[in-house]
Amino acid sequence: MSKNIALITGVTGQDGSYLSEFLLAKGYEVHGIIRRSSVDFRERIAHLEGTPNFHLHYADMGDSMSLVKLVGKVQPTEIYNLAAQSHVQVSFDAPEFTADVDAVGVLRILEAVRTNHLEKTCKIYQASTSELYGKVEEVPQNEKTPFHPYSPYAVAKLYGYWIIKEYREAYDMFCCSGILFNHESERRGETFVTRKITLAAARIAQGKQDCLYLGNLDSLRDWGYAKDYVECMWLILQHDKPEDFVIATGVQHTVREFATLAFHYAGIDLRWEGEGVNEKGIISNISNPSNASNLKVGDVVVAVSEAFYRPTDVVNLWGDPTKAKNELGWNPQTTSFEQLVQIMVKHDMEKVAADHVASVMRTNLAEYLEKGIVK
Ligand code: NAP
Ligand code: G4F
Repeated sequence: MSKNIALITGVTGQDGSYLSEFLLAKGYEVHGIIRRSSVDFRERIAHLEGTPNFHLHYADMGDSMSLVKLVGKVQPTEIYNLAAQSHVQVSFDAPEFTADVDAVGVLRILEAVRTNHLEKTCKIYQASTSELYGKVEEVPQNEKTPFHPYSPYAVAKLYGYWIIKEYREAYDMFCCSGILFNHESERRGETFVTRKITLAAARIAQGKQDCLYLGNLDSLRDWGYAKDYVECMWLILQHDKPEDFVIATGVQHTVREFATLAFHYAGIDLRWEGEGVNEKGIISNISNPSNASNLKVGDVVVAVSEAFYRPTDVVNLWGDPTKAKNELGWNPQTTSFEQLVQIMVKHDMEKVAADHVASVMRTNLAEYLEKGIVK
């Protein structure tokens, strides 16, 4: 039997780390692309380094030659193209970079496969996105819903979606898009709204932060758990024909609901007052007081800042995962919304407590060194 060899772009990201674990457990040889950076951002995959079937290589989505050489060297049977400038708000500040990586980068991967004559043996998964629906034209959204991208990020990803479809039809390649709705986890980047909330709730509960500033609290998202979603990426490539799939839970919530639940799991109940930029999240009950915090009922712990409003915002994402359920046998309800928020808050409560202990130890060590108590 021929060996399964996966090449993952974006291996250091949230999804790349879970997908690596998933494929290694299935016996794959896994190769990941990393890029040089002046500080080490490999913490999500640090626990995998040294695993015999796990290999990392330097390349960049903006560098065609590096991709062509790497694909030739690795000879992958499956490529998971997860690399992207993935932050929607940042795409308004860096639109050209976003287009280069998120749009032309997809083309570079496809051409690297063709240049190495692997188009009949290598399947390609493209990390497409619910942001394609943008200024939504219907709810819930499925594979037939029209696209209306509403940010430089979404416009770049739309090119990726269409070039995948074009190469599938023009060259008979097995390449597919997973149209994934928002998926989160304890490994989520800290500036996406869910992680920003769970970290802040943990810090506020432990007296390390006073207030959390957010943008549009009314925005609706269909949030799932990233660990469940990487299984779907794999299932899409194991399907008997190359097709695109919507991956979502089929349930939507507002940013305000996410924040209310996250603070609740951190031991703080909120009530909301005011509207728009004047809205506030106010403590109505404290169920788990921490010795380190001086919190009291009536304190404002969430406020709105216009700095987090976007020039155009996508406000009503709600996915219909029926096709993935029926054709891939995937269960969209493996982890509920409540479980997801609980997992993230539990993790961040522990992280904030551990960071505090580490900082006290560093301060003590500095003092002991200065006094000559330790050498
Ligand atoms: P993420 O945590 O932001 O990870 C992005 C990855 O892309 C990182 O490994 C990053 O490397 C890498 N990358 C960025 N620019 C690169 C370049 N020029 N060359 C090589 N690598 C580069 O994103 P994620 O949440 O795991 O999402 C994975 C993919 O799914 C992305 O394409 C995203 O757009 C898409 N997506 C995500 C969601 C979601 O809700 N999470 C939903 C739909 C679609 P560094 O670590 O070096 O920065
Ligand atoms: O968490 P977000 O930044 O995620 P967004 O924009 O939905 O993008 C994520 O999901 C996409 C799939 O739909 C991926 F393609 C993309 O790569 C990324 O992973 O924002 C979610 C919502 C937005 O409407 C935003 O306006 O939350 C709103 N929001 C409100 N306050 C905030 C904030 N978003 C962020 N990041 N920070 C805030 O303070």
